[in-house]
Amino acid sequence: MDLQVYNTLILSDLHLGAETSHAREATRVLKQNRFQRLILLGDIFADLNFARLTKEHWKFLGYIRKLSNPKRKIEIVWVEGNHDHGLTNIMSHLVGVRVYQDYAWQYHGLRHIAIHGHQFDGFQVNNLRLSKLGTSLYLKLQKIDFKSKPIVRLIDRVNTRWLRMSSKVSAGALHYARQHDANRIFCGHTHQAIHVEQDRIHYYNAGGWVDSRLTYLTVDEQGVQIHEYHERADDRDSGQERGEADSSIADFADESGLLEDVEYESVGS
Ligand SMILES: [Mn+2]
Repeated sequence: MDLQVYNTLILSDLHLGAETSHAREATRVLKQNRFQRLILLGDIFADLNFARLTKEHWKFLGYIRKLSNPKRKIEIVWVEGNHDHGLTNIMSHLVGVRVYQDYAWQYHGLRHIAIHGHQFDGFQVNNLRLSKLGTSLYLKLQKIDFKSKPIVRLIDRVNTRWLRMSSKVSAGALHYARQHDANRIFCGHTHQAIHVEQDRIHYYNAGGWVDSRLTYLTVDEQGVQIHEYHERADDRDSGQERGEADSSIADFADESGLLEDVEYESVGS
């Protein structure tokens, strides 16, 4: 068993509520790693419609709530993205975590900043209404052809390229880091995990959990690493699949420990 404890684990762009969200895999990453700080770096939700959240999506939220138990001594940070803007206030109460526009911390003598990244994507900011229209159209199309998903796949590809503007976000982020005396800056938003160094300032993007490549970042004494999630043999826990009758809310309560009497899982094991 890997006993390494990361200073920070960062994931972004889970897009809960979208059919393409890999919430189950993201929950596994949280369960398989140990960390002192977790940063949910924006766009954890796809939109404001809670009815679209599936059982696996609620389980992810339930596990976040469980991790936020003070006994675990894990700092959980939710940085708002453009998709989960306006939602985070409710979620901070439901899931029990603090919400930030951007978050800074000091580690190993280096200043770190985490910010979603849409702030550096001029198009998103100036065309918020158009972007929202795009999101609802996308969600409707997902419903129509959920068997083979050719349309959704195509849109994903176009969308990713369209939203990517990877160079724009990285340039904006590096500039922001320089302005705020940061050595390292972390973003999401583009759905493309990447590392760029410029004049000794490092920019990292956490990627996302809606495309084929599922990625997250870790910070420890060795530095910053981009990880790609791959399913392990012991991840296929089909024996634990529950009956259809189980409600999503019950899963949330279960994962978050609300159904447990007094005891929480021992933190150290
Ligand atoms: Mn975004």
